Amino acid sequence: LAAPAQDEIAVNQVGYLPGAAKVADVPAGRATAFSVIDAEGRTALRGRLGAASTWAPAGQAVRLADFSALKRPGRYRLRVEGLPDSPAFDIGAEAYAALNAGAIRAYYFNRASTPLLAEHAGPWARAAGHPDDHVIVHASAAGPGRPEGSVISAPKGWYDAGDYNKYIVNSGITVYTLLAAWEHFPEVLRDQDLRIPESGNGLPDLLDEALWNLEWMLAMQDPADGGVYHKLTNKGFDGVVMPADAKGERYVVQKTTAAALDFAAVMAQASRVFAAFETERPGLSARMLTAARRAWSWAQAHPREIYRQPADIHTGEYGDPELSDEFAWAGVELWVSTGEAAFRPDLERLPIGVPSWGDVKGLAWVTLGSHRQDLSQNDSVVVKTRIMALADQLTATWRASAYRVGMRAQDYEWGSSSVMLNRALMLIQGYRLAPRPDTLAAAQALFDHVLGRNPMGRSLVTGFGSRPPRHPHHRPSEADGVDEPVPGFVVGGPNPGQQDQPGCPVRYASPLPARSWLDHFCSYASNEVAINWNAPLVYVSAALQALTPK
Ligand code: G3I
Ligand code: 9MR
Ligand code: CA
Repeated sequence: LAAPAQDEIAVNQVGYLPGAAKVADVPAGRATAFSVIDAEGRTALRGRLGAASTWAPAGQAVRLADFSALKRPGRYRLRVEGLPDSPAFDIGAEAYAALNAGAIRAYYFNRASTPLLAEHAGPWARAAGHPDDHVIVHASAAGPGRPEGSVISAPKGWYDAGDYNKYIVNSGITVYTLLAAWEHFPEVLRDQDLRIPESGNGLPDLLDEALWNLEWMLAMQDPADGGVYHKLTNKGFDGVVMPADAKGERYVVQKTTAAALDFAAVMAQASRVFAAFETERPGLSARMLTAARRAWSWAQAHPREIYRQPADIHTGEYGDPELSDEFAWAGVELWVSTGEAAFRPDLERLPIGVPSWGDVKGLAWVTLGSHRQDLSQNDSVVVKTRIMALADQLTATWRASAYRVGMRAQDYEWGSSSVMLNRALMLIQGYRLAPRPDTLAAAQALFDHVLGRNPMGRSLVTGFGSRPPRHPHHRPSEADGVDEPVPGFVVGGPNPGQQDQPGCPVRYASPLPARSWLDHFCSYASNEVAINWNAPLVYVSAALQALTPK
């Protein structure tokens, strides 16, 4: 397929930590050398470009410029004869601190049931939307204590994405990933000031933000039987209006096995995290563990309640017929939090993979990898072997790629930015067990790909990098009358499925997998935001900040 030649040098537009692997992609031409120019126009480094090679997912011939040797903090551009200079980027010891804080603040901007005040939200201040204190039990969710049409209260939580609904399955992996960042890298997150309403209350801000959603999740459990509603939703998607102007009736829909297990996993994990904050939140940890056990028991009694979208409901499905991974993940979290062997899944037969909302087995290995000291010798070996096998495979894909980024054509799907970031997250698990430079470089490359080292030359995070997305499929950003979109959100990213194309007034620039991206509000298949996509951005930015050698 014909592709427009990339005419720009692509770099991570947010920048690099001094000790990081630093690579730029240069459109292949006759030039064989590059230089890095500092803010005063002086040459800080010269180097040779790699051999020209074609990268199939973007149909493009590139040469790599490796400038890892440059470690001195400053602002730079890459220069190659015959091409425009690259976008400017920083090298600095806190290169990802603002991005990490911004990515967490994005959750604050998506809070339901509360006004965003100017002192916290700046120009994106807005009135409260979706109180969710009058939520109707849908026919699909009716049960003994709660017949069809009865009313419950389930306020707070985050809007899932560019829409205003709240889905338990997607909340599961999201909160897990945020709390894992806390569990693994508290030194980066402990003293962060996110300028949210709870800042300064004695809890780390990341945990305050996570609690906003956890409190909603707790309200999604039916107290009668421990089952968990799949989602809290309108019947159809809201129009392009601000939250306060979206007034459709809200429903809780069908209790599902996936919702119960994702809920159980996260509550078990959260009970570990909040055990350290008994003074600030008395009783919370115990309450979460009880909720987790009850949801687990419900799932044992209802092992195949797959989500079936009712005829009168038209919002997101998060339907997933494969539940072995959800059982394994919830089992691992409960096992690690309680020490009770009855929860332990059969690790020898549990595969590993890159996590996504519908495939959570990788999360079980993430937790096991950071609790190896509590495992038997045999289990500990299994955990290390499994994680290293995946990390080595992801590293091999990176090494083999002409673009030096570990993404194959088939990895570009709806939410590809989260595929990049979750691949990086799994590489980081490998690095935590065996700190090999290539493993970290492969993670860095995927992170760079999200932040501008891509064939579009665009950062995929609103408000970060010199050329960020301007028109995300995010109702508040579209409806608020503020030019700049709400900052800190990673957009879905290139997706050759282009499922939104029939409704779009403009066409994607290219059908090629790594270029199938459209910075237009219409493009929910490539340019929406979502809570599960932002969570690995939070994790990976914290991880690189913590783990990159000085
Ligand atoms: O995984 C398969 C892959 O194996 C296959 O090759 C490829 C070919 O099309 O499809 C892949 O599945 C895609 C899947 O996303 C990947 O995660 C499906 O086609 C695609 O339809 C599916 O899209 C989901 C989308 O909802 C539509 O259901 C996204 O995962 C999911 O993130 C997205 O979630 C929506 C919520 O429903 C509503 N709120 C917004 C949110 C974000 O867009
Ligand atoms: O806005 C919706 C987005 O959150 C979903 O991911 C997407 C796919 O389910 O659907 C979007 O809503 C669109 C609807 O499906 C079709 N009509 C146009 C809506 C976008 O404004
Ligand atoms: Ca699954």
